[in-house]
Amino acid sequence: MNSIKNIDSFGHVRGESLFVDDIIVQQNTLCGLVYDSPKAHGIIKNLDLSKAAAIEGVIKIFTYKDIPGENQIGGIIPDEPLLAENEAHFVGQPIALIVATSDSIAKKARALIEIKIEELPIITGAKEAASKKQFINTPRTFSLGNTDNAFIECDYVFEDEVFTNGQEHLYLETQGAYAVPMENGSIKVTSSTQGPTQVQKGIAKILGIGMHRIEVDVIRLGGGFGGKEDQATPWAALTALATYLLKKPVKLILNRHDDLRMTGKRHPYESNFKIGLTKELKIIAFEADFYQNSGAAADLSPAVAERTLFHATNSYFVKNVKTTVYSCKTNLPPNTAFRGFGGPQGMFVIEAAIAKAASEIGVTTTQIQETNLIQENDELAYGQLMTQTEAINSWQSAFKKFNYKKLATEIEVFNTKNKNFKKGISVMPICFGISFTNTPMNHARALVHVYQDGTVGVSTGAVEMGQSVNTKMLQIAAQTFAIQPDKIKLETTNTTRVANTSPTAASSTADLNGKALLKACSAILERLKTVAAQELKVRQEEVSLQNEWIYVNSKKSSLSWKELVANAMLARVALSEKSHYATPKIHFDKTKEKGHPFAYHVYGTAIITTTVDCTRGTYIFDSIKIIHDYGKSMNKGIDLGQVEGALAQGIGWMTMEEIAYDKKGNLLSNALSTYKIPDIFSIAENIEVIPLETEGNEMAILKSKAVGEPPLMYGIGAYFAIQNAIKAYNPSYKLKFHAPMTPEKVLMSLYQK
Ligand code: MTE
Ligand code: LUZ
Ligand code: MOS
Repeated sequence: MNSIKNIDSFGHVRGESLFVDDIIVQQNTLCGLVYDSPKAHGIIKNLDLSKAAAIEGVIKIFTYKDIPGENQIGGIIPDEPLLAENEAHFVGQPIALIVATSDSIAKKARALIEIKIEELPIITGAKEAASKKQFINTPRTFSLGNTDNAFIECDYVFEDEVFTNGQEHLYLETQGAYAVPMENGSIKVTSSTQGPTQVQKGIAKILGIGMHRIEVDVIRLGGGFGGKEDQATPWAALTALATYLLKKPVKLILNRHDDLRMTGKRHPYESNFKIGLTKELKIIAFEADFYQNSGAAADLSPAVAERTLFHATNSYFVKNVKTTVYSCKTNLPPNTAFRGFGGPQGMFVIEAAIAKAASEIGVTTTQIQETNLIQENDELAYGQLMTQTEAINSWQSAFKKFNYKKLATEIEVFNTKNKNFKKGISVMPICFGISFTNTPMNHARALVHVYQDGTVGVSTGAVEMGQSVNTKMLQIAAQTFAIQPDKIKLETTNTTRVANTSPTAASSTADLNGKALLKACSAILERLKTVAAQELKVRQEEVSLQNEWIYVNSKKSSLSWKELVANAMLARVALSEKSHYATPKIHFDKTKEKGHPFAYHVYGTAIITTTVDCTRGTYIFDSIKIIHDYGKSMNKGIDLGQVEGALAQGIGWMTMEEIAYDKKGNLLSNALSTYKIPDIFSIAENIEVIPLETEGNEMAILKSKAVGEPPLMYGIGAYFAIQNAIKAYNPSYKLKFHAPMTPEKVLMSLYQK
């Protein structure tokens, strides 16, 4: 079962898999197109739709005035209108929805909309916003011990500034939705969302009707990466609005330019740190202030900010910690969830602090890292006592398995022999908490039907977005019933079958939905075993299932799975089950900022080597070697794919993906010609990922740990590997923490005096 392929692989390569835009539409389906703000901040003095509305084929242009319910889509804080009212807050903010008989007519109409905006001051930077007291909410602080006292005792204290840029999700499938009217004022919406319930709730609010009137269906996503956790809602809500008012099916798919301009990205952070160490290189005090560029509305920013604090000391134990995060309001599109969810931004800062300390003291970064790795029963700043801690295990395994000493020596030798090329090496340990940090979100449900012919239908709250969660769900059902995978169908994610779902996020989807599914399958299995025991006149404990057959005391009986199911049906036994799972043990008290928010942590250690071309400033990664803590992986191929994909995304964020807005808040990196993402050549040819030998964790599904987000943070090592190569070329280079480390920045650093 372990080697099962992604069940979508066949459909994907043949182009047969269905996405929103592939659905066969109903007759007279209309096209939606969003008209957005051309200015980053200002009062809307006049909006003239008359010329646009006069075009033949334009059915209607909707503004906020048409919204029958509440013009509000803010999830955590109600601070975001679906359609701008009197004020515009970012370039790309939706102002009107054009509904026409074709896309090209809608586009013509869009060009004819006239707007007068009285411009207000524009803020694009986080610290700039903070200096003007523009915040989304009140700051949060996590603390442990007493940093003020601890700094006095330190032998070394260093401070610096750090910047990490945003990141475009660049899911292959852009945002979109398709809404059709049903009877009695109900609507069915097919959405490309990670959060079907979020979409259902958002639409109900916009329309001012009950959630029971809205059915949201998700087939699969062509990637989400966090970009569709919260930000799929507006497009679904706009199609639903038009469908509700026009009683016609309406489809809205953003083109790439509109998607890039209108949607938020990973949060850029501007941060300050202060780190204090003893002579023995023990970090005994760490302070950081994080200025998060939240954009023009809260979206998920407060939750992202919280996770930055949770991961501010990465894999290290520090006795005295004080970290504060400020969510700063700027005139950019609201920034949002992105793989790692604020964790990477936090981890980069402490890695920068360690690199700075090492450079100033004159030791290697690895010496400081190794001295401070977290151990069993250490307490983190947020109060969780660490158990089943694998930080040291993964670090030591990496050093041994990949022979770090030899690698480092080879690099030193290379650097003494070569002038125009320099090599660098870095080690990046990770420690990532698994669970939604907001405890109430950690639950899921599954609905299982065993049909009378012995085939099975599985519905859960999990959204398939390329991470292969459906394949993992299928494995759980197949394994529990001991039947072939082709007897099982994974249904679409649908709010009428599985309700009140948490989004597919926080890497927790397989754990939460998988545990619910395991419960549901097990309950049906127990009932079937009772039927089998009666039939075979044996005790139930003697009955087991193997390969679609019933066994008694490990001996094959005369009863097959198919017959058993048919007999159970005749005996009027329930062949369906709905189960609920809520993560036990976790809790968090926000008034004290202490608790036990994570079910468990995922660990690992990456060793990255790079060669920098010191004439050009370009670089390649020679090797990336990772020891990763999968627990007991339930699907090694899929999990390896997640590690490699996340790694590529992390390296892209750290080295080449450069989001740029001008001072007026216009997105300059608005196409793939101006926004470079990693390709197959950007990542080392020599990637080696070895599973850490561990027992796994009971809180993980089948002891197979969550894998979606944690490996992204291995990419942070790429920054420091390049920096070490630069230092080898230019001893007077002063460390700078300003990601991404583009070839342009490398070149300037190589020749910095
Ligand atoms: N992998 C693919 N192929 N596509 C995606 O959109 N999203 C990532 C990760 N892996 C993503 C992906 C993110 S941000 C998360 S949180 C997890 O998958 C979510 O899925 P899981 O909870 O099943 O791991
Ligand atoms: N989404 C969320 C997340 O709402 N809460 C989280 O803790 C989280 N963590 C990672 C990614 N998405
Ligand atoms: Mo992932 S950022 O939790 O969608």
